[in-house]
Amino acid sequence: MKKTWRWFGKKDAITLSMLRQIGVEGIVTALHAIPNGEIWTLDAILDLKHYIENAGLEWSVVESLPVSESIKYGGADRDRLIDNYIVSLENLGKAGVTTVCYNFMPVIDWIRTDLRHPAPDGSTTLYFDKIRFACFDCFILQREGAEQSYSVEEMQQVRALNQVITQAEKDALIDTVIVKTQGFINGNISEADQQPVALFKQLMSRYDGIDKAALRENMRYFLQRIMPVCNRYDIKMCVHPDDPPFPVLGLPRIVGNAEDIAWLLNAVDDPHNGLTFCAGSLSAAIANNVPEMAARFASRTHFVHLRSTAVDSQGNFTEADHLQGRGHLIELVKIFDKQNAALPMRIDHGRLLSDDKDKNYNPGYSFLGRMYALAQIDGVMATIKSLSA
Ligand code: DNO
Repeated sequence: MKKTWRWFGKKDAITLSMLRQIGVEGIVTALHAIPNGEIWTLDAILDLKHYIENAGLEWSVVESLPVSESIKYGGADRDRLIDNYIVSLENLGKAGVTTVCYNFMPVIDWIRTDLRHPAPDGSTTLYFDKIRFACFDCFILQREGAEQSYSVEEMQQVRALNQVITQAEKDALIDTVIVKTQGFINGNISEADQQPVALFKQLMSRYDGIDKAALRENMRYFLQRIMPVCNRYDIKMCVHPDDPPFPVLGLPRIVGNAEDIAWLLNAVDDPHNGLTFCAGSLSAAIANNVPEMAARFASRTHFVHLRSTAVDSQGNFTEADHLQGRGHLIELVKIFDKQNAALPMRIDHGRLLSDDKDKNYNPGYSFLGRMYALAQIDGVMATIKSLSA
């Protein structure tokens, strides 16, 4: 597989020359400054592409070209927004940047409740605590009917937590769940928003009456409309799985397991409609057998996110070491390398190691933590290659 790295553009404290020194071959990035729904012009794309190439690298994957909420819930302006999306794809095609990652998660992208969870070795990692998240849902968002999403035992724990949680902890939880993890990926909420909870609730209300079936139909509609431009320019669309891979906050999620993935690949049965195989997201559901899914969907996988999780009996999960946990990354490297030795992969979500903690990196996107994991996976790839020679 080709070793790529998620880089956040010219302002990223991790520079392209640092990346060349650690064996990175390709860059994964986006035009982060362009607001969601607006057109990516050919000039802006070429400017960034040339910047990357001048550093001796290539722009391998777009992550992400974001899909506007209205396209997902089927709003009145969805056709205009899909038209914009098509123009952006056309411009990417003209520039020769032809692997595009996106997601179809309503309102909220990836979710964690703690961005600095202590690991036994003194480093920190990302964490999802089911009870804390339920507390956010029931007592901070105060979503109507939220209690029905949790078991009686879970609700007892949620109420107990709500008795002791401080205002400062609640503020930190809001910041983690809907601001810090979302803002830097062109999410709906940014650090500058004064009333993130109110804004978030307003966005959620747009999905009233949108169930799993309706969301699927909206995704099919979107894919059908963009396939002609993808065919013209050989653009490989690759949807990112839901993280975590199950419905949250009463919102449907439709890319969480093998049945979902089979549905979306068949709904528009074209090789340009493909998958980002995010081992970390998929491994967070106990029912998902990650290597089995990798083998099944390898031929439609255009991009791979290598990370792993450890899930406890309550459903809480943390990022595991990249050679451990439910992601089974060694197996995955074997499967994907065999399928296509040039398939782009990137290390996802490193721990905060050593002075990473002082650097204010985007959550999950540390330098030392990701570099360490890349070295681990590089070793795995070299070993597999030599054993199969
Ligand atoms: C989180 C990322 C996701 C991913 C998007 C793709 O760390 O993996 O935000 O980039 O879901 O659209």
